[in-house]
Amino acid sequence: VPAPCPTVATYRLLRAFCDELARCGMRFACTSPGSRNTPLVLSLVREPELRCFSHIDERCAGFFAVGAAKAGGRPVAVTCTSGTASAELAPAVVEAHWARVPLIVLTADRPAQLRDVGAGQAIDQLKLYGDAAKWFYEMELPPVLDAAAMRWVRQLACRAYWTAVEGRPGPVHLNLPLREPLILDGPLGEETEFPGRPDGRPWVASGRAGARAEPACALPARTVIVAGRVEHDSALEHAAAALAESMGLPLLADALSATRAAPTAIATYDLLLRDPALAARLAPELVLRVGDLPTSKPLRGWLAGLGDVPQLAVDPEAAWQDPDGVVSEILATLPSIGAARADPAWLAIWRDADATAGAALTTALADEASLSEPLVARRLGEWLAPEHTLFVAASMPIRDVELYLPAARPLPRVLSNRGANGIDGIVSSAFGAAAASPGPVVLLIGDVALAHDLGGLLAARRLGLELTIVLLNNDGGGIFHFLPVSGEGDAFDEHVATPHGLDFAHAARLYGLHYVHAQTEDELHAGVRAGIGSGAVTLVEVRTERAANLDVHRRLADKALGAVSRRARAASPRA
Ligand SMILES: Cc1ncc(C[n+]2csc(CCOP(=O)(O)OP(=O)(O)O)c2C)c(N)n1
Ligand SMILES: [Mg+2]
Repeated sequence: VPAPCPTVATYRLLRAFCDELARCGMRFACTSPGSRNTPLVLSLVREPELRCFSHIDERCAGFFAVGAAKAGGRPVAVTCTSGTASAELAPAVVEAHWARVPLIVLTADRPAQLRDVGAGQAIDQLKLYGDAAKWFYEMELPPVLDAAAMRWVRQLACRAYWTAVEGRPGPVHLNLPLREPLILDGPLGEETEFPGRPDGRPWVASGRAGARAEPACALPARTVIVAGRVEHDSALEHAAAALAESMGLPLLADALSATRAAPTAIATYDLLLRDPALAARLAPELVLRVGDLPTSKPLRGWLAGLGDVPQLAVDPEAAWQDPDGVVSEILATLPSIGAARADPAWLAIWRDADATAGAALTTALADEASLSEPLVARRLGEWLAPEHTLFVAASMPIRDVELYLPAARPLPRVLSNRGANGIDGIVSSAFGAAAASPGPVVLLIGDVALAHDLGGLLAARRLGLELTIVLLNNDGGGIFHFLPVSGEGDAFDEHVATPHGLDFAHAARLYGLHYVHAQTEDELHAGVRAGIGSGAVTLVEVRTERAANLDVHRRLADKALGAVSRRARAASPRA
């Protein structure tokens, strides 16, 4: 009996596997170096429909894939070699799980016989990512090539793709034990015996849609719409904005929601709901939630405290964004509307308070002597156009963007890693977004987050992508000054705020970035303008001070809420 040639079978099967990924719609893949995953890397690279990006650090590869999948709206494959390399993908898999980003993680492994016997670079990779992987499959390739093996591998590729993208999207993990020899000793040639489906169709097509019917419910006159991050369904965001406009409903629009640009969007909810008396007057008869719950703590607290008010969540991805357990119904689509209009007196309180707070913030921001962190967020919202993407880091940047990004005007697309709110991998994700975005990407990031993914800056030299990074450098975690831990004595500074004294101009030199230190609004504007369209990576640094930043935020909120309550008193003097 002639010995089968498992390497040829391996390559033919992986060739068909990548072909199916591309047929399903995949366009991007990320590779990282190693020997065991060579068959995977070569198969991905040789698939003509895939653009492959090489990364030295698997953590960067994973987060780059997260950004590319987020911005491109399709699953992205990422592959690595065996051992700790596969563990390095864990942070990105965790982020992708919680943010519902479709990834196909392909970890090379040693065959089972070489595990736990002292063979090198072999760890237990089975279900390595636990529940963070939507689906785990030990993808042991059949050693012989036949029709059954080909059907199996084509179907498996489709299943991985659709599983990643349908329902609640997320990462799927396929672990591939691969045997030596890992490379062919001659050209593979074209496969003709076991072709895929005609007309470039995938082996298994999918047309699964939300099966649940649209509920027929008339919305009451005091219905508030809370619109958060959606990312995968712009039609839903459009419909929510249209519903708000046609009924005249208050639309509390998170900066991560495309509805923020809608004419009836309310941007200052985070501020207004800090005032308990005002929050009580703004209370609705029904809440319609669309997408993720926004970050705002006052908003979350207000929603949690609405008692018996029905709260409907349009949640086509089964995301269960309800930490307080107050959602009463989960819907797959927006409810239909009657001809009802919003209660005009109640709507006026919302609109008036938002307009007053917004105008007061605009004045107060301009009155600040130095270039403040909130002003940077506001100006980026004003300067960037709808074809631009603003990638926002966790910590204060996302909070400042939520409150200070303007509303009801053309805005950039805003993306952020909100699955696990990590400050890790953000530079890499922004590069991934840059690779998959049709227009320029600007990253707004704090210094600790930048320091955490400094290695992500390698992409500047290696991948030829454009990115404009606006760094808010307050020498540590400025957010902690807003939290109760800031009172924790001497240890606070060293162990919580973690000042580092880094001079990021050196990082710019090391990684080959253009560097601008912006001390004024004009310098910031010039730096951002120079970065966008340059084809290169630009670092625009704004230096601030953590304690002063806390004061700025307090001053702005006091001025805006003061203006709102003065106006309310003027409108009804006896109140
Ligand atoms: C991976 C990870 N480690 C730690 C944290 C906890 N954390 C939240 S915010 C923050 C500080 C971020 O500092 P910086 O990026 O400078 O932003 P700033 O708070 O100054 O706005 C830290 C360490 C986290 N969210 N993610
Ligand atoms: Mg900081």
